[in-house]
Amino acid sequence: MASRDLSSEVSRAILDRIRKARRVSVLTGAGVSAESGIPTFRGAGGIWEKYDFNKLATPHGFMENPELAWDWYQLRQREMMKAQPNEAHLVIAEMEDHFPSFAVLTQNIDGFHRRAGSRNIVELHGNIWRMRCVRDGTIVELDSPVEHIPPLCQCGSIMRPDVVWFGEPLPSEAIEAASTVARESDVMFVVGTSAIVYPAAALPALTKSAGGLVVEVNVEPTPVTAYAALTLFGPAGEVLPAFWTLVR
Ligand code: BJW
Repeated sequence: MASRDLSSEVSRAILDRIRKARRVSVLTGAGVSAESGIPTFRGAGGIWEKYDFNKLATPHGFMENPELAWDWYQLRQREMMKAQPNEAHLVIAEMEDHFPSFAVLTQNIDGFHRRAGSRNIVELHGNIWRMRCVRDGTIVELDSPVEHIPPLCQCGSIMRPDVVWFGEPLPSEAIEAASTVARESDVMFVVGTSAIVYPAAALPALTKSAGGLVVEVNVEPTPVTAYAALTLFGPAGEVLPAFWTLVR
C-alpha cells in the first residue's frame, strides 16, 4: 500500500519548529494500540460498550467481585500477549534517537511502547504486567497471564492489577514527571487519546500554555483539536510513519 502523502497538510513553519525542537514528548492513548488489535475504551466497538467500568475499573467494583475483574484482566493479558506493537509504536521509538530529550507519556497499560523499543516512558495508568497486594502493597512482575484467579499474595491477601482505576490518584512520581515534561516540551504529539480522562487529559494544555507546539494524530476530533497547531486525521499506524518521513 502506498504511504499517505501529508506534504499538503503540514506547513513549512510547523516542520521547521519540529526539526529544531530539543525537547519532544508524545502523549499516547488506546488509539495508538488499536491497529495492534487492542480495542479502545470509548466509541463504537469500545470496551465500555461491552463492559461495565463500575465493576471492572473502580476500586469499589474490584473489591465487590475480584474474580469478575480478574477474569477481564486475564482476558486482556492474553490478547496483549498475542498482539504486537504496530507501526505507530515503532515510529515513536525511532523518534527518540532524533531529539536531545524525548519522552513517551502513555495512558496505556499494555507495555507496547517498551516492546517497540522506546526507553524513556512514563506510565500514567500503571501496567497490566504488574500486580500489587491490596494489603501490604507487595509488587509482583508478570511475564505471562495470571493462572489462578484471584491471584494471592504470600501474605494471603488478594493481589490487584497495578493499574489506575477511576477515583484513584495517579502514581505521584508519574504525574509529576509527566507534568514537568509537558511544561518543558517544545513539541508534544498527542496520539490516539480521547483526551477526556483527567489528569492525563490536561497535559497537552500544559505544553500549549508554556509556548510549546501541540500536534495531534487521531481518527476523529477531540478536545485537543481546538487548540492543537495541527491535527492529522487518520489511523496512527499510517499517519505517524508518513509524517515522520516528512520531518526526518
Ligand atoms: C485512534 C485510532 C487509531 C482510535 N489511530 N487514533 C471531571 C473533571 C475532571 C476529572 C474528573 C471529572 N469527573 C471525574 C473525574 C476523574 C476521572 C476522570 O477524568 N473522568 C472523566 C471520564 C470525566 N479521573 C480519575 O478518576 C483519575 N484519577 C483522579 O482523578 O484521581 C484524583 C484523586 C486525587 C487524590 C485522591 C484520590 C483521587 C484516574 C483515571 C484512571 C483511568 N483508568 C483507565 C483504566 C486503566 C486500567 C485499564 O486499562 O484497565 O484508563 S479508564 C481508560 O481511560 C484507561 C485509559 O488510559 C483512559 C483514557 O482513555 P484513552 O486512552 O484516551 O482511550 P479512549 O478509548 O477514550 O480513546 C481512544 C482514542 O483513540 C479516540 O479518540 C479514538 O478516536 C482514537 N483512535 N483508533 C489514532 N487507529
